[in-house]
Amino acid sequence: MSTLPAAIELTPEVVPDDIRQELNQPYRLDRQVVEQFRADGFVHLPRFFSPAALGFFDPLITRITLDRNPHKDKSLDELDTYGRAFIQVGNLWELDPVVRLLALCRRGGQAAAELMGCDGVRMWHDQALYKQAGGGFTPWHADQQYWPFDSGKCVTMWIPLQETPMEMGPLCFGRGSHHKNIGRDMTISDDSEKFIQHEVKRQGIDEVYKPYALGEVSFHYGWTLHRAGPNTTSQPRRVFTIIYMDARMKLAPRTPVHRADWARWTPSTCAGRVLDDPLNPVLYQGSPATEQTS
Ligand SMILES: O=C(O)CCC(=O)C(=O)O
Repeated sequence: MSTLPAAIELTPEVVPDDIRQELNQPYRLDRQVVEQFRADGFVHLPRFFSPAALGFFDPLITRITLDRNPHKDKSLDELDTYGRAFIQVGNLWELDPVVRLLALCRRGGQAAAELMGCDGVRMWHDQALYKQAGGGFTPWHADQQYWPFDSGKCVTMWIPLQETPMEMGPLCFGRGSHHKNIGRDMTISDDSEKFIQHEVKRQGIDEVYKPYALGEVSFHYGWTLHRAGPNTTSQPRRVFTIIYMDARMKLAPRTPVHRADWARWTPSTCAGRVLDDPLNPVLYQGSPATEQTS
């Protein structure tokens, strides 16, 4: 087995020492939690980040997200379902050296690797997903239909920057739905909401929908079905996400949507090769772990 390149080293100056240490420290994952994650396709992890760390990064992420809001000049009424669901801004780690410390942090990479059972993980991309005050629901979907990957070893860490009660639209997961083939070719839309909702009910899939405490994050597989309710509060629901993939993931583009993501997130990678573009640094490398079987 070939060895992976060394995981990226970060040498930040402006971040307080205690926050820098927190970002580097491993998060303890019990065997039972890892097994539950692999069975359910998602997991909530309490106290993953401290309120101090979130409070430090929140204003930076918020400024970048609002500055780059692609729909700045439009009201919610003028947008379609996707546009009303969230303001979406990608790869903040490329834009800001401080946000980069959170996006590339070892703690996130270690948890992603242990949950998936990989000996290393790379960055696929990060994104801010801000559900505006009064913003709409996020339709049911599976993320991986957008991604040109040769395996299911990819996960998103969803990091709310504030406590997220039900009224703000936390994520709702279909338990075990990563093992089912439902709506896997559907982009996020009214159609995906209708079709997947129908199948979730018809197949009796458990919908797990609960609030997030401050500091709590969730991880979900690329094929796990999920949605979010609307934000009925007067505050934006501020969320940062980091998407990790197995460090040995190979590029397998099959659709036009895959080709668009190939061009954006891993431009120098050739089909059939490991995604090792400079945009896909190794974020964590540990000792080989038990491989995930599905
Ligand atoms: O934040 C949301 O409303 C949706 C998030 C999502 O679909 C994801 O992070 O995969």
